[in-house]
Amino acid sequence: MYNYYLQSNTCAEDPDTWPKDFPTLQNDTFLRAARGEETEHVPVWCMRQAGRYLPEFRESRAGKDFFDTCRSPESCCELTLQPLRRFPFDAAIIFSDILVVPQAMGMDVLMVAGKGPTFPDPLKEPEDLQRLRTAVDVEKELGYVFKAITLTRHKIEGKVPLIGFTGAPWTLMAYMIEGGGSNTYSKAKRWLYRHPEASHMLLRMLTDVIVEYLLGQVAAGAQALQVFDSHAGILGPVQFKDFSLPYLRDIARRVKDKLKETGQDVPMIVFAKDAHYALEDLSQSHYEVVGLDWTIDPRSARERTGGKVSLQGNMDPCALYSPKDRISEIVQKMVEGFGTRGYIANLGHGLYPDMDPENVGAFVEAVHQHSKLMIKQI
Ligand code: 1CP
Repeated sequence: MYNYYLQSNTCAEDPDTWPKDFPTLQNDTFLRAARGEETEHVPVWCMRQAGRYLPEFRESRAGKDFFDTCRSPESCCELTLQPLRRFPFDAAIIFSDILVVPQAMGMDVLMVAGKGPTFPDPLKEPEDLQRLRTAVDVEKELGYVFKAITLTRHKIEGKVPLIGFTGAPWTLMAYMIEGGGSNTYSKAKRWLYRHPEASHMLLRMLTDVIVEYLLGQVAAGAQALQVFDSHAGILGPVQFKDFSLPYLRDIARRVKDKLKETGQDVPMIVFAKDAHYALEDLSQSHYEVVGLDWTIDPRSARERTGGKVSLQGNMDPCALYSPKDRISEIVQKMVEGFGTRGYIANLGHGLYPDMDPENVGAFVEAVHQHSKLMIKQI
């Protein structure tokens, strides 16, 4: 029925005419688990499931600029679907990057081979904030992500829900000041100590864009949203409470308030990597799901969040280097630790490029197998 959208080139030429009557969702396990409802098995997906560990991903990306790929709805759609063709994941995440938001605010970001994302002209001093666009036309600057989401929602044919995402304000601020990845993030942290006012101003600007961006993703067809605060751990409890948590809360509250007006209910996931100190706070921040890295013990995470939220995570990605039977044992312990209700299995961070796709398959299968048995025994 949807072959027209899947195959016709006219679709690529005039994406604004794509309709939003999406195919019916067949597997809503992930959405039910996010809301803490009963499921037949524990749903599973992997951060960076669309990535370089897949030979077909490397082939599709070969010779193409990373951000050009992000700007092509057809390429994003294809890359998002690739892992679903191999593994019975219970959710897809749209292929894009968190750094499209600083680009939308007027900053240049390049993907340099062997180095990663690079800002040729990062923010150095508070005066540099004047270089940023204040009122960002999100539709104009990030409409290509919305188009990718709409196209992918059609092409996914209702098999599983599609997750949209954004970077959190602090994590994006860290890249915008640091100019790329860093071990210490000392340039960005210097701002927090030396320029707290300007830091809050930047975080507020980012929050405003992120709220519009997430709402645009839902309007385009995203069925869940994840906020990645990948560099939360570099902050520590005091600075996290001051410079990250209020903005994470503000994002969830504003997105949810707006969606309520139109009767929409889209689960939101917050993943603040290495912020184990903030688990209690995060479980009371208007997100349905808290994502965990592998440094947190599943049982203690349950105790500390007291049933207020669903949990997502958290196998050490490096456990995928184990033989398959060992992966199965590790998964079993993890699922037993979290329990099968209100739980979405995932890794504690993204897949690495040197991982064996077969072991990813073993991970997914183990989650389904063990959890089905456990649920039957309840
Ligand atoms: O050419 C390539 O393929 C480069 C590798 C790559 C990929 C596959 C980058 C560069 N980004 C992506 C896609 C991507 N990025 C997704 C796709 C969907 C999926 O998960 O399958 C997502 C969700 C992201 C989000 C992202 N980008 C985060 C948050 C998640 C995390 O890993 O903590 C971060 C921090 C980034 C920045 C970024 N983009 C790429 C790299 C190598 C990095 C990290 C740079 C660094 O901090 O050193």
